[in-house]
Amino acid sequence: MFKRVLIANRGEIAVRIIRACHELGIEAIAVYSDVDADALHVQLADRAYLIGPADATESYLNTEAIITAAKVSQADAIHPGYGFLSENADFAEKVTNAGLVFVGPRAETIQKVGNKDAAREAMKQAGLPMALGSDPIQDATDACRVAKEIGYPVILKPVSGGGGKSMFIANNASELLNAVNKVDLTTTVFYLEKYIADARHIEVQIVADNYGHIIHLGERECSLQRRNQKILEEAPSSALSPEMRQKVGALAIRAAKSVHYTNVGTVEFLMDKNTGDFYFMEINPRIQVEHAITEMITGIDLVRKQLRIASGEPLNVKQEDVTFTGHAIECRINAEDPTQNFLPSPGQISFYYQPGGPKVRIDSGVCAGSIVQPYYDSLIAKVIVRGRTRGEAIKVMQCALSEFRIDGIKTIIDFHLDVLKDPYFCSGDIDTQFIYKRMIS
Ligand code: MV4
Repeated sequence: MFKRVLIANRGEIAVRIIRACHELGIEAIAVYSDVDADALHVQLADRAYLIGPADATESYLNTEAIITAAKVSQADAIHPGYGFLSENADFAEKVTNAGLVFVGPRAETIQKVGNKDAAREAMKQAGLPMALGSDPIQDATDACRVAKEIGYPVILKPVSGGGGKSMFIANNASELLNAVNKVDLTTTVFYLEKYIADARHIEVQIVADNYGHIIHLGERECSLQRRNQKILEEAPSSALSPEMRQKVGALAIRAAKSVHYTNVGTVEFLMDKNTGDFYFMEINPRIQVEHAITEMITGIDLVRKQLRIASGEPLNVKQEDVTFTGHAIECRINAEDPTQNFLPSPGQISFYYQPGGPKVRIDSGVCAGSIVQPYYDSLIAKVIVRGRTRGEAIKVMQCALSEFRIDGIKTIIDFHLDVLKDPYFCSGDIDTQFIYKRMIS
């Protein structure tokens, strides 16, 4: 096992990784920007290095400064967390070339799954079901011609870079022209897919060691998204029978094997609500924000697994040993104002009290006095709860969110409480359009 690991991230995920390091007896090295000198992750680490100014391109994305910090601190490995450099194949390669271990898949794998064109081609070869798609589109005329072939509705997607990036749904040629005019085809390559309406976003957690052993830890239901950002996730999905779980799990393993996947990752699918058919979407080669709900129902610590696998340990869990207990829900607590169209709400947290109890887990990157910076992601904490049933988990989440008190900034806690009261949500009738259809009118 590693002696020392550098965490190339900030906020709640840096805190989460520091915890896993300490539990495994590993020293945790933090990096920080000018404005993060007093941040929680810096205080909890064993040592910390200043890597640049507030602007992430000069600090948390500064590969040279981060690798230098890792060398100076004599770290054995770098954990990239999520976001920032986590899906940057060049960074993974630079880390490896510097004689350090990158805690994640191999650079070639990151490269391959990061390009949706290449990934779709690989998955087609592997026999995964997929929505009809196009080659990269050249211009508006080309887009309309291709859309006609595929048939409306279509969704315009960037070839590289996944979650959170701009995607546009078009029901006809005029909507498509509108979408094409909103993007810059000269700087970003886009392609079209048949849009699967009435769908659920189902993703499967994968764990693979460096020796070809690979298992899945079941699915997460991530249909509740706003502007391509997930806000509430649950595991398991209330829409899957044991047979469907087995089927999508096997598809995910097949997808991961075909790109020689190692470490932890997620295979995203859309599930057609009407037919129950699964469509491969993408592979996310990183630990995800919502990993904790899988930990809650399987009892497997995914960040520890990442470190153990990266250090060369073989997987010690067999597929048949994986069991699923109860139901878990995560609510992301973003420093945003739902009454101002979810405008980020930076500032100092003047008062902070977080919920607790045997069914509640809080992964937070802040405490009383913390300054929520305008420069970075607005996710400041995650509330993760468990219940024996989905209904119980909803109840526990309502209680936990009602206890959570954060003063000085706006958060989306009350928005979550509204979702949790919604009869459609409570009945499990959710899909990718839920927030848009039911919560924002
Ligand atoms: C889709 C789709 C429907 N049809 N692709 C969004 C995140 C990204 N990884 C995949 N996403 C989607 N891709 C096809 N061909 C629906 C989504 C989607 C979604 C779209 C609009 C609004 C909310 C959404 C929530 C989850 C998934």
